[in-house]
Amino acid sequence: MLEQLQVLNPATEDVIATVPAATAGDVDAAVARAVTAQAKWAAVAPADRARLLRRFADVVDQHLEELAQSEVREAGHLIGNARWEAGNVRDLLLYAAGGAERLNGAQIPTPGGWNVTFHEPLGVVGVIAPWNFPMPIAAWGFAPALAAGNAVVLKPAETTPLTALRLAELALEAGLPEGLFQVLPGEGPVAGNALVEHPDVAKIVFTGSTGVGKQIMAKCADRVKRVTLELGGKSPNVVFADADLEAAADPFAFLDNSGQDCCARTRILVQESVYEEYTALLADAVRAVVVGDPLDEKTRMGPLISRQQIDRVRDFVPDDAEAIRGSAPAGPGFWFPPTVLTGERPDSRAAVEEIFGPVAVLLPFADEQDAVRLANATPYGLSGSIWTRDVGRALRVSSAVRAGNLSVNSHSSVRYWTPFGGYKQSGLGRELGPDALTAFTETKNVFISTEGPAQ
Ligand code: TXE
Repeated sequence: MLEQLQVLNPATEDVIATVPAATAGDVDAAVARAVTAQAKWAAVAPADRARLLRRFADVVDQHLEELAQSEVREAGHLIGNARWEAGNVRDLLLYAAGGAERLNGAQIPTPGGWNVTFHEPLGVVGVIAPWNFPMPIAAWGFAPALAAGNAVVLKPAETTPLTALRLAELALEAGLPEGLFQVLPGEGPVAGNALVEHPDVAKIVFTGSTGVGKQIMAKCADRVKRVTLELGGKSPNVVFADADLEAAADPFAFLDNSGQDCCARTRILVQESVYEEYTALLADAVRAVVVGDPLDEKTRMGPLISRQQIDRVRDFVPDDAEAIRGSAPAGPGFWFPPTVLTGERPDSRAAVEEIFGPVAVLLPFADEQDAVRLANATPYGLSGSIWTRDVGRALRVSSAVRAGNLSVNSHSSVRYWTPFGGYKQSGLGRELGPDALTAFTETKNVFISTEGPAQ
């Protein structure tokens, strides 16, 4: 068990910070503080809760550049993307604040009385966040959870605790009560597991690997603890012959965040008749990607998160693999070149398992039926794109692909105002969107007799 976590800059391998690693005892103490804070918070009028969350959003906004620079240093994100991510935390808080004011119930007409249905907060929510988008994904959990009247204990990933710790300080600065939003960096199997097993934690929101997600779900089953899981993906990019091929060959469909993105379109499925033309366009685009210093605004792709992640990715890309390869700096830093594997079988490991690096596979298909079959031929179902000018086909294929978030003639997936989550082994439940707050509540129904006590 580690006593401290060393935080490295993935672009340089320099140690930039050392933070204490939380023990199970630290988690106990944090949850006890959260229970006390939550009881008071649940009694605060929704409009006042909303006002405080808007103030939190304002304070985040005042520290946008500082948060973005910190994200670049600990996660290796491009500075432009990191600024967007810090802004996304602000926007999530504002959206959730509006939700707090609209978390209404209903009176459902019932003979013999009034029948009211309403939402109550769960209590203490444990958010276990990953390292690929440390700020936004943490906020997908904590913003709506707080808005719905819960307290939050957030455990960031081992490699990226710094922005989360800073957000907890900013919450206090904005006036959020002590104990309501706590951040405990620590190891997954220690601090993360302590949250999962804690009897006073009512819900776990987890984003990470499918393997750990399954373990967490099994442990939560013991107490029927509520759980939302956002897990892995192996999303298709389906390119039909009638598509705008140049747009469909944008390599950032799988290279954003160096491919460390659960929505990355890493299975590029291309109709046979345009396969050669498309491959040439993609090869030119991949070779032109500028990989390097994430603080340089001209850079298009930064490093991977860690040495361990490089090793994971390399395992899928042997030196003699048939591939289109871009370039990458030699080091120090955790670099891997943009890569498209062109000699894979549709059922090979690289074609069905999540790689989580800048690597895609290119596979031909014959017709629409074949495309749908290949798009669905993985255990995952998170995201995907369909490129065609035929509206009917776009709609048919959107219905047939079993995934939670699809886009037509686009490769964007995540918006804070629309629901996000996976089919199959990509997850359970949905985050974001208009129902984000209700996922952090129990629904209660009370019947009030107008007929007096039953005789
Ligand atoms: O994930 P882990 P890792 C996928 C991606 C990547 C692979 C491994 O394929 O290559 O997972 O990454 C905490 N109890 N994704 O090893 O271990 C951990 O501390 C409670 C996809 O980083 O799942 C961290 O905070 N918590 C993904 C979080 O879980 C535990 C994002 C994720 O770590 C725990 C990240 C335990 N027993 C990885 N073990 C996505 N969906 O975007 C670990 N953790």
